[in-house]
Amino acid sequence: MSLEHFAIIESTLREGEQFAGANFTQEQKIELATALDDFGVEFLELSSPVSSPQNEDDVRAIVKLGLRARILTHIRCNREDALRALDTGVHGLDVVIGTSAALRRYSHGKSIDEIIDLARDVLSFVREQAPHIVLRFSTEDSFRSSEADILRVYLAIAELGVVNRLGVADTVGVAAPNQVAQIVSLLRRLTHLDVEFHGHNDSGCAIANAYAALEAGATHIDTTILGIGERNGITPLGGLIARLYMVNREMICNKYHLDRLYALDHRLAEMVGINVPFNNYITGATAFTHKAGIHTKAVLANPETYESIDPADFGLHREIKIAHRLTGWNAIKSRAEELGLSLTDNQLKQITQDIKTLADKHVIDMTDIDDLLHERAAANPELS
Ligand code: HCA
Ligand code: CU
Repeated sequence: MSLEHFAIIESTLREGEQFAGANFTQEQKIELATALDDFGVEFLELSSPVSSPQNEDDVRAIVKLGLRARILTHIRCNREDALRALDTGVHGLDVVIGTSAALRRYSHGKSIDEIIDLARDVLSFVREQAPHIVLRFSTEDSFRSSEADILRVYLAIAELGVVNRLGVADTVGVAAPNQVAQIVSLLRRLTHLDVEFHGHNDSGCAIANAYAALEAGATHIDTTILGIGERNGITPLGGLIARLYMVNREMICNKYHLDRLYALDHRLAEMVGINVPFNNYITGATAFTHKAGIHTKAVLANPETYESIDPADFGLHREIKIAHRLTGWNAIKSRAEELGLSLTDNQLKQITQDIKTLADKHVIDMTDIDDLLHERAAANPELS
């Protein structure tokens, strides 16, 4: 398990740019690149310089920032794209070519043998041009490609001895964790190269697949902020962090500046015109909200009872909701204490029943609770 030695390839500025709502300006890209660097991601992947003149300028501008994160750009498997990318001064190239029957037929029209010849040519060419650059080779739509075909491709490329890393891409989100683990461990065993996983979320497995990849020995995981990307996107940065926090809290707290996650998610949402979903990992509106009486009683006594993530590790706070029919008297008691009101346990139990009856009739809020508590305390002069 390489769970402690993995690196994040943050692709908000490449895969994320393929999200329907994304139209980043250069200022926004610089803001995101800087914020992701502050968070601590190891790599930033940027759209190919050939995709538009503005994108070329953006790559150059981000390289010039001199961030701690290494800058990669994502290119098709041809010499011209590679030369244009190298000219920008990036630290690494992520080269990709489709290997599934559908992509071979409808996209580039090449056979597996032709793919191998082309990739050998392009990758060796890049290595001659830039002996020290980080070079990755990936097959697009790896999980709908024939396993025999992609193994032939990967082994031929590994044998060349010019790439640092092989990439596996679940381009249309069809893979399940065991399939990801199988191909990743096979590649690690057969090539000893670093292995990267890029997983789309069409069937909701993107985080589990990324985690399975790491467990199987993957060294690099692709993420985007909030998971944005083509269709419904890829492994979200915050979701991967939440998953890894469960396994090794200390490692994840030391490796990244977790208190920056909330701002990253919310700023990105604003830039691409969406809301952070209520159920988002860590930064969603209700991620640390406790409601049922049974839960709130235990959380008030010790938050670990119903929390696997401590919001404080992310600079966030838990919320205890008490204005509803599922409320419990321990939570009401705690609210009375916060307000400095003295009420007996019996009175608090009665107030709780009254609140439940009220909440059965209409939606209530904290003012209703506070009013009731003040009212009963005032009628109780010897205690208040
Ligand atoms: C795409 C390409 C890609 C590339 C992934 C990679 C994918 O279809 O837009 O280079 O590892 O999902 O296959 O994002
Ligand atoms: Cu993708």
